[in-house]
Amino acid sequence: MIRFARSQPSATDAIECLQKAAKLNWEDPYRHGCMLQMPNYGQLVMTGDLHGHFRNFDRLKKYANLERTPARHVVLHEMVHKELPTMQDVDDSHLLLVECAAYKCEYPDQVHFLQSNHELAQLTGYNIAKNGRIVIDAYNQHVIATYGERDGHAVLRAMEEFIASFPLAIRTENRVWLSHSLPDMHHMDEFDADMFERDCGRADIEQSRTAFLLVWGRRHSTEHVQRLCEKFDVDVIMTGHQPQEMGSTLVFERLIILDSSHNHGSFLAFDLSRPVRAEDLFKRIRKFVEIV
Ligand SMILES: [Mn+2]
Repeated sequence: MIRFARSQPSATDAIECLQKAAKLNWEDPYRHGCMLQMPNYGQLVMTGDLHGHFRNFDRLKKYANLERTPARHVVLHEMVHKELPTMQDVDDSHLLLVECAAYKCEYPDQVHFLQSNHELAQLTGYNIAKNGRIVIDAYNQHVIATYGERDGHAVLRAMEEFIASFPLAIRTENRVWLSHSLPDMHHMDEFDADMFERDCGRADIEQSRTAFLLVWGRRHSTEHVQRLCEKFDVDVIMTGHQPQEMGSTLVFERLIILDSSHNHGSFLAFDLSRPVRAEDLFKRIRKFVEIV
């Protein structure tokens, strides 16, 4: 017997919501090329990987209070692929992905996404193994178990449409760069930073070596992060991707890494209107568990 973490939308509702959110992402008022450029007012709430953590998403929504805070933005990434400690566990993170799409539909100018390696893998069929399982297989199987063979495939196609619409990065007017990760220092010859400015469609994202390197990178250094800051014309970079047992870290002087996928899951709300420094931003990090 499959137990669902949440109320489960019908296939028709899920597809409609995912397709509408995809359209809103492509038409995001802040989109320039395949990234977003945020304005010099309001506030932004950056999160780390969610990996199907429904409770942290609920607390995020509560904290963000978008209905009453129209100049506040929320950034989401790596919502899919839940940690599955035992072979009996199922990956119901597809329900979270649909809830995040619904959040975009509700607050189209305030909710934004970043491309991530796990979501890109759903789009391209790239195999990621975790605890001896292929995560895209576990995910797809549960979508099909939820909706049946025919509708399940239609929901998966709509999820791909939604994922393809995610921008690769976000840059704020006060010189902060947000992306799921950063390219490895050993692969910079294959990394095309000009891509961010260009318009790119689904096929460009699926085939892009630059997008792949951006969302998968794990090997960085102080000098490398400094060079990326110069390339992106920013002072601080925020990412997720690398698991953080305590929810966050500040490394290489300018790189803040957030993780939102467990009980120490953290987020960072900051002002878009004034200059920021990494060490000050780092002090502003909060844990979802504080939000009651
Ligand atoms: Mn990742």
